[in-house]
Amino acid sequence: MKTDQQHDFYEKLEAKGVSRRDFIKYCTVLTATMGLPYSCVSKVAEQIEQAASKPRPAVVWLHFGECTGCSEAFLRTPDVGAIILETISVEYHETIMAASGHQAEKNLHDAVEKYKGQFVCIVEGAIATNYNGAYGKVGNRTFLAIAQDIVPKAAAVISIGTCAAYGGVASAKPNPGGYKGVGDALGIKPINIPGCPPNPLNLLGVIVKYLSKEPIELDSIGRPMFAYGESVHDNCPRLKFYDEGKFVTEFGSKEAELGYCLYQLGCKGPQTYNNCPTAKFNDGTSFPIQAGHPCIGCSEPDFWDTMTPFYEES
Ligand code: FSX
Ligand code: SF4
Ligand code: F3S
Repeated sequence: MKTDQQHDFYEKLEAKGVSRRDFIKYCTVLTATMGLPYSCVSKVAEQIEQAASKPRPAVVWLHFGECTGCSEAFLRTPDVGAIILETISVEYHETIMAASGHQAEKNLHDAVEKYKGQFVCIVEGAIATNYNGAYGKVGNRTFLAIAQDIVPKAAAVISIGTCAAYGGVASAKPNPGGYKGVGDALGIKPINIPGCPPNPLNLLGVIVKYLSKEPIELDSIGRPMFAYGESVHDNCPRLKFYDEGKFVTEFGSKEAELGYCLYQLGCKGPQTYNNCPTAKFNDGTSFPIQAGHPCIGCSEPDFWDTMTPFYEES
C-alpha cells in the first residue's frame, strides 16, 4: 500500500513521463552501479522516495571551462534526470535557468546567501589559474574568483566531468590559461565524478548516498569506488577476445561476427577506471565499446595528453 508521500513522488515522476516501472528499472541499474546486491533494489527505491519527500538540498551548479556535455548527458537521459531533479532542488544552473544577465547573477548571489553552509555545489568545467584566471570569465568575473567566492560556502562539493575533476580538455597541452580541476585550483578535495561526459547514474548514486548519510568511499584521486573501482577492461563484453592485445579472432571468422577486442584499434579500456560496461549510457542502451568504438580513456586525468593518439595501441 502506497503512503501519501510515495503517491506524491510517483505523481511528480509521472508528470515528467517516468512511470513507476521505469523508476524501479532505474533503481535496479542504480543498485548494481552502487555495487549492491539485487536484494537492495527496494531499499534504494525507498531511499530515493524518502529523499524526495524531505526538504530537498539546494544545489548550485556552476559552469566553467567545458562543453556542457555533462549537463546534456543528465538532462537528455530523461528518466535518470527526472529522478535526480526530484531529489535535489537546483537553485542555479546557467543552462536550464530562464534568467540571464544581471538577473542570473542576482539569482546566484541570492541562492548562495540563502543556503550558505548548506547547499551542494556541483561544478562543471575546469578553472583557469594563470594571469589571475584571465582565460575564463562569466559576468566579467573570472572562473577563479567565482569559485573562490562560492565553493567554500558549500556544505559539499562535487566535480562533475573530467574537466572539473582534473582539468580535462581545457587543460590539454599547451594549456596557456593554466586550466586545472576544481580540487587543484582551490586546494580542496571534492568528490570527483569524471568522464567526458560522466554517467548521470554515477551522480545519482552519489546523491542517494549523500542524502542517506552513507559514507562514500573514494579512491586516491577522489572518485567514488562504487563506480570507478574497476577498469573498463575488467567488465568489457569483448574481454573474451582479448589476449594481451592480440586479436584472437580473424576478421570475417565466425567469432568475429560476435565481436572482437578493440585493443589494436587503440582501446584504452585496460588503463581506464569507470563502470561504463555495466551502467551504460542513454537509458542503459550502450557505451562506446559496445557501439564498436575503442575506449579513449575519457575518465582518466590528462587523458587528452596521455591517451592520444586515440587510434594507436599504447
Ligand atoms: Fe568536460 Fe563537461 Fe567533457 Fe564536456 O561540461 S568532461 S568537455 S563532456 O561537458 O566538462
Ligand atoms: Fe579490453 Fe578494450 Fe579489448 Fe574491451 S575492447 S577487452 S576494454 S582492450
Ligand atoms: Fe569514456 Fe571509455 Fe567509458 S571513452 S565513456 S571511459 S568506455
